[in-house]
Amino acid sequence: MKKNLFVVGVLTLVGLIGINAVDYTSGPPVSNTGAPGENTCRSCHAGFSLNPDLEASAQIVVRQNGQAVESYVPGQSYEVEVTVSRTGTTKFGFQMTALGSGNAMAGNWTAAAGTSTGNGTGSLSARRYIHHNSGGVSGTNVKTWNFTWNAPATGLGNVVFYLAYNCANNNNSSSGDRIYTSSLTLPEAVVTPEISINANPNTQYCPGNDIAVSFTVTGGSFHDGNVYTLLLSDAEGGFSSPLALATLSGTGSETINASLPEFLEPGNGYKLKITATQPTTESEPSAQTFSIGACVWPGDANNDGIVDVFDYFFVAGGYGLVGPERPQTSTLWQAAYPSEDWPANANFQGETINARYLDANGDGNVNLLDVATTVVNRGRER
Ligand code: HEC
Ligand SMILES: [Ca+2]
Ligand SMILES: [Ca+2]
Ligand SMILES: [Ca+2]
Repeated sequence: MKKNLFVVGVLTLVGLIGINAVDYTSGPPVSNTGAPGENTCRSCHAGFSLNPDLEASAQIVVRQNGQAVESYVPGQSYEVEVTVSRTGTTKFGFQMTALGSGNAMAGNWTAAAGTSTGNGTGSLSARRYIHHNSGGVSGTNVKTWNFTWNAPATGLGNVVFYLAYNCANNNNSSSGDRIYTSSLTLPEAVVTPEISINANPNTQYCPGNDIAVSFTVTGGSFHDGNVYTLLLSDAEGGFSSPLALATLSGTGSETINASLPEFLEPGNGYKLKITATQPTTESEPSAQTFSIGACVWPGDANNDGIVDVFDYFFVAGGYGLVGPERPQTSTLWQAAYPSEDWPANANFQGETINARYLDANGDGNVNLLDVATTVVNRGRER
């Protein structure tokens, strides 16, 4: 008799071990989060409809260094806390996955106490799951699981955390349990690149001059369709009503070419700014100021816009005057060349003009070359 009882005991043990092999308490089967293409725990825990009442609640909080976040940065890791509650419940379970755009698996999980990970199979083999394990089911009225989500290396836009959870009746069977679903959408952080304007080789310009502004983009790049705009300050460097000089499509560091309008008032406090559209960004004003001021058109000695015989007389009359050299020395009638005021004036037939305009080639002397330029450029108009 005693021997027979022992045999029965062994058989029972074997039976228990057999159940243990499919002990779902130690972790539910994968792909039951209710995410697109998946079932929920109800495929087995079917005693109630899905989300049968409003008695249960779930909260998914994503944190980084203890601070709750409202977006994720690709490649970074986050602490996830899932809290589920239902008054009167003493046994809980959950499973979660995270899907980004196109329902692509977003990153992966690192399990912690009370949780385990699992991989999808078949058509869902890319999916990664985190769920309770046998050490993570008991709780009174409320249950919290903490684990790590490692965001995907490349952003996937909005990531949805799909959660299915079980508020079980603790009868060690799939009967009598209530299954609920919940989700959290975590947008991808908008990383805004920064624009800094590089030092400009020229510090003096004339109205009408061309200007090439190069700038550097750091901290990422702009999105497709981005448009840069070059803004010019007022003469004191203020941007309360800036002037848009030019636009350029691009996503990284570039050079914008523009020409400075003729109507600009003279000043030496001009600054630049660059704005971008994707995402909306504005650079700091350029560190360097530049001047827009009086400029010489080579040969137009009286600065009336045309080179004619009067200019010849002005230069002849001011022959021998000296003054500051120009930054650019040229006699080409292709631009006005910025120049400083000269100490001397020139006069002809009652008209007075600063002698800088007489120095056609910009070498700081009024001499034969300048006379010649009034002849070479005769007839030129601007
Ligand atoms: C393939 C069927 C199946 C699926 C799917 C399934 N379970 Fe279970 N689950 C069981 C069975 C069978 C039991 C009871 C035996 C056991 O504990 O292993 C059980 C037991 C449990 C228990 C303990 C129940 C109690 O009343 O003591 C919890 C909690 C649980 N499962 C959670 C889940 C969660 C959460 C999901 C969904 C993510 C899930 N299960 C999906 C089959 C399943
Ligand atoms: Ca049950
Ligand atoms: Ca003239
Ligand atoms: Ca000269």
